[in-house]
Amino acid sequence: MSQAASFVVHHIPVCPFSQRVEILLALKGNDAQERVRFEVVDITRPRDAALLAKTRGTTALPVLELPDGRVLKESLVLMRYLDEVLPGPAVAAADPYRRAVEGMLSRLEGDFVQAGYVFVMNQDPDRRGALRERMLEQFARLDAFLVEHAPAGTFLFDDFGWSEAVFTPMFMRFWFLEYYEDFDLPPEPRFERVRRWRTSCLAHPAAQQVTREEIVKSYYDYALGAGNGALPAGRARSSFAFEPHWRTRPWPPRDKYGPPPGDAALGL
Ligand code: GAZ
Repeated sequence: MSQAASFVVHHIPVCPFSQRVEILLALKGNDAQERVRFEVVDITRPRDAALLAKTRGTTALPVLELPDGRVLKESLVLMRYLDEVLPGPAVAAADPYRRAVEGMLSRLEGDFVQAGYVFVMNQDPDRRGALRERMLEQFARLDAFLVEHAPAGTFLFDDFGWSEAVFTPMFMRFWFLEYYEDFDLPPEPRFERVRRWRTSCLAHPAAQQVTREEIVKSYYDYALGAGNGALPAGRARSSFAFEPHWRTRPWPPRDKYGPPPGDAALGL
């Protein structure tokens, strides 16, 4: 960020949708990054009235504010717009066919995200098996897509690009499934291709904005069924609070179905 900044992204730092935009900017490079300023929103507090007026009452983030005050919403829309107007290499594929393939893969993100979030938020132990199966089906769909369109390589195309920027933040959030649900991809052939993709996505230098520890600690309340900064029963502070810093807090209990600790035991 610098004085040349002309775009403002209002965001929640640990939010995967916001990380998509951050990854896109990292891929485009310094000249692009300098044009964008990130304004942090604390979802554990009532939303600022000025920002609510700009979004006309919607609260989902990220939102992009243009230099003239106009507002754009939806992470994939923000990615497209910033990719087109900012300096630096295009992240989206230039070739129309390749761009269409990216588009088809992006269309799978909604169900993928939904399956993971419903799984982590679930509070009924009897539903675990079914939710795990549903998550695995989503990974299998990604695998089949990659086997069809990019059987040999690692990424969809030559390098980490558009599709990787869309999915990597979700692969990272799903560390909470590994932690709170003991979920991981079984060593079966139907997941081999997507596993290879995920491993390379997670390791890419453009996608290191958050850590597993920050995600597991911040999303603890989701594991108790309370999303978007809401408070679980018996708690006064959200796991998404900025203070105390997540680094100073202990790792939450992995058993999300057991008796939940209070604020103090969570280091909140
Ligand atoms: N489709 C939008 C986009 O930009 O792509 C989604 C944006 C969004 O949901 N942002 C969340 C938000 O601003 C933060 S990240 N919430 C505050 C508010 O007031 O709306 C995602 C989920 C989900 C639960 C949580 C999240 C998440 O499903 O990490 O799936 C979409 C929120 C149950």
